[in-house]
Amino acid sequence: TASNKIGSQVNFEITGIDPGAGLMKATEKAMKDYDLKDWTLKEGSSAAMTAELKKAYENKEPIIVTGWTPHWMFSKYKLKYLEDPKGSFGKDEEIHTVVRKGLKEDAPGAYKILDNFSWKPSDMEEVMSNIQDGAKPENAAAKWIKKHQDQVNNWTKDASKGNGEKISLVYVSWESEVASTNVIGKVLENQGYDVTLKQVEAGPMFAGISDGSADAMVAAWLPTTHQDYMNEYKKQLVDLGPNLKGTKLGLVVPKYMKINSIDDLKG
Ligand code: PBE
Repeated sequence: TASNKIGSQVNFEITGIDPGAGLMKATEKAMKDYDLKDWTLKEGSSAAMTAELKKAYENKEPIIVTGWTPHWMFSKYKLKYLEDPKGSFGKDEEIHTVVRKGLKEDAPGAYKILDNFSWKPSDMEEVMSNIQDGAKPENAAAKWIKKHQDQVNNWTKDASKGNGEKISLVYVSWESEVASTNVIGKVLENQGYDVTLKQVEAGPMFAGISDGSADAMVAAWLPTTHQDYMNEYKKQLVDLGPNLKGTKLGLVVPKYMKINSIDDLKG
């Protein structure tokens, strides 16, 4: 069958990202839902995944990756999501800002800015593409801020200025979160806060906010992707609601591949 052909072409392998990502759990669910018994999901990182995608794409070879939107890969390459008729990857969701308890009292201005922070997928993509093209994340963030000063003013206008208070932001090195964390970090810094960005794994990101060792994160994908982390920690943290709407998760392949649905992977 066509599917067996695809399977053997890619070694029955789906190229995944870091094991703590919600996307990996969703992919495991999809593999059960679609009965993909012969397949394995390869763990790695989002950097390793995009490197493999690049290599395959340049050679017009087949590859199946775990992907998400917003992501620069959709503007760089001609890609498509495999249809997901069983809905294993859930619906569109939102990315939430989450802060530690007590931040509101300790740094009301920073809290306010974090609460006001909201932007669109196209904004995030602008920063991501710049980084992908070689800009340092902090420079890409500064460039975006300069270009969208009105929007940034809306986040800061009713917030008191900082006086060198320390704010630590935690994030996972997913391209989308590298972009958002650098932007909000730079905005806080411009408002007088002493900001530290700390890159961690997904579990420790939520744990750090809940035990107060970190102040804030802008990387909680809800209601589905990070549901387990949220359920575990929600009593010890403060959910400030969405900063971005309209995300998507799924299995992604180059458009030159003939398959269209996850169903097509079944042997
Ligand atoms: N992602 C990007 C994350 C959330 C942000 C989709 C890779 C995840 O799967 O947990």
